[in-house]
Amino acid sequence: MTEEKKAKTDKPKKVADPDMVSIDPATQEMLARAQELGVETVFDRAVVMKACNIGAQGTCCKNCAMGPCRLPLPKSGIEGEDTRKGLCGATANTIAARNFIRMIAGGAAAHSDHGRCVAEVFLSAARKESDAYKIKDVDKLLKIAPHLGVETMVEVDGKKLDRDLDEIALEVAETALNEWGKPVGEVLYMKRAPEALYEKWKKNGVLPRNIDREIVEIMHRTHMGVDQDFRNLIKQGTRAALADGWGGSMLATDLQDVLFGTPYPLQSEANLGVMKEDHVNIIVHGHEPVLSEIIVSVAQSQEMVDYAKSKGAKGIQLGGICCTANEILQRHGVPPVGTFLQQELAIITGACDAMVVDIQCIFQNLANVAKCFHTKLITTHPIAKMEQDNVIHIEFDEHHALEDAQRIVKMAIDNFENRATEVMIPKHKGVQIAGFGVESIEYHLGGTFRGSYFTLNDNIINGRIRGVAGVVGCNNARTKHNEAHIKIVKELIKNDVIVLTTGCNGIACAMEGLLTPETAQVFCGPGLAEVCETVGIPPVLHLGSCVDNSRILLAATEVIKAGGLGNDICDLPAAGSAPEWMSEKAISIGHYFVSSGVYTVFGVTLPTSGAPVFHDYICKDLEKIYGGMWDIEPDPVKHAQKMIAHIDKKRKELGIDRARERVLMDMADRREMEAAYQKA
Ligand code: BF8
Repeated sequence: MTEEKKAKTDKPKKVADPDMVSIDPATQEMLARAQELGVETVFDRAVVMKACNIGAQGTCCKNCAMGPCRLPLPKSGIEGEDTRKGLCGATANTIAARNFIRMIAGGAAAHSDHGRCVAEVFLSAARKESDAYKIKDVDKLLKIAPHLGVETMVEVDGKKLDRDLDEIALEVAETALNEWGKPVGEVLYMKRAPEALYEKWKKNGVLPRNIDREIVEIMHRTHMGVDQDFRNLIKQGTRAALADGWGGSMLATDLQDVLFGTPYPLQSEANLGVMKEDHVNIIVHGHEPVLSEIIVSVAQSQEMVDYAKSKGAKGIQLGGICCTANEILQRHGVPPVGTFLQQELAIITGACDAMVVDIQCIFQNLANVAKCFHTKLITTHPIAKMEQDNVIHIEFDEHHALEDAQRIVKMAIDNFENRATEVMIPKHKGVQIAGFGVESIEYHLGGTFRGSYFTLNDNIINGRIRGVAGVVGCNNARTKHNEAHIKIVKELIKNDVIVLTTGCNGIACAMEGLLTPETAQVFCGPGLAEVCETVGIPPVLHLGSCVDNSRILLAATEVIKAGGLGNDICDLPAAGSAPEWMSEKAISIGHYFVSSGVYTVFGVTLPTSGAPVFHDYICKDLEKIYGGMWDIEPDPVKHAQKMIAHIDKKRKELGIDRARERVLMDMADRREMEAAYQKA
């Protein structure tokens, strides 16, 4: 080896600075621990590998073998005619639009396939083919049935009688499954939207026909040499995204609620500190709750707890990562161990006896990390396996769900005695109240006797609540872990904007302690603080996983129904945000919010910056069609302020801007708040 080469090889490997890559002390501690043990994580890889600039701009086309054709935007921008072209002549706009809607297809496919899987399990439960699954929430079943055209009453001898529940469940299951591939008609749930919005979609020809078809059509249109008009391409993106939000995702949420129970507020904790050194730690990670639901009940059974004790553990501690975490948090209070970026760190504690993964957001590097520890890494889904040989595959099947779950839990317990490396679990964890949904918001902010969102609307109209924000989505290793999530949410609630959260934003807020009613007095403006105190809710309401963004769509619809705030979602003083997005699912979610009338701001970057005409089309022109539009703002405070400015614009259009002037904070109020803020 030459001296020069040797010097290069001897150079210490570049690693991430823990304090620079996360605001969370548990993550910082564990990252330092990983580096001490020589275990590489996503944070280190992000330091070594730069993102491709042309891909990030959305202008790399690899849809045929004449390319990849790369069309970077010159640093100085383009004056005059944009003459950039791929070999076939595709413009930067066509390429960026094709790439963008392929991301929608990927995201919609992921959510919708999740929904389909739940629908299949639901059908199996309705047919009574499995002991593990039963209809848990009959009220919800009866509530969704009419939206699927399923009768809940029957006429016998001229009298209306309640229809047999088993019959209803079966018809709901069959009708729901049909939504993925029916040959004619449109996705039935589209009619759940406010009428004005439904009519707008109809007029613009974007009502999805069935869930799968719109995704397939994106793949066809973006094949080499098909659709070459960015406006027509994004129109198909709209159809597929709507089929996700108001179709696949909404069905996933509803059917999960019927099968596993509709969430209601409950207390839990969050962050790596929920793991226990003297317990068997089982972490479930991914998105589909069909297996994790059974794992929860098996792990809590006396038989398994006794078995764990027989192996020297004090009990079994379950924890979650990503949206599987959110699903079992919402319904059972099982604490999330962390967000997307903390998955490797959970294993590096040395106390994770089994990590059970299903689908989506799972790092392949988990297998490499698990190799350094005793952790059993178990894949469970036929469509999501790993190539590394230390990974165990236990394929889940609803017909033997109980046996699968028992095998997994037992495997984790048996592995407890194999812990070798010194265990290091950071102490940090936050307390949280989670488990909100359309129904519980109605209960807390509407009052049972009204059965509507009256109180919420009233408080928006009188200005105590300035507006509503949906802040959702991932972590991204290209930006400081959780920093934007927390800064944006704090800026919003400080300005009396109530926040609805899902996904990794929900977990980040929980870790930071923002999901408790007590938070209101410390971080909120006076109007929102007063409402939270009166009704006993946190200023940030955790609505669940990413498919549960459908709950936000339905909550917005309920607000419209309650009256006084316009007749379409785009009339509402509301905005959406994904501060640290990274997945294709986020693009699909963003686009169904935009197409449902919501001003939606993304952090980090948008893969459209290399095609300014297309970028402007989705960030400006779409507002004229759907009332909602995209925006990008990486700076967290500016990001939140843009959302607040939009909320204020909508208040003005509704004529309720004057009401708010009465509760505007003066400087003394602000100083008092800042002092409390510093103290906390
Ligand atoms: O579906 S927020 S990192 S976990 S993609 Fe993944 Fe993003 Fe987290 Fe849930 Ni959603």
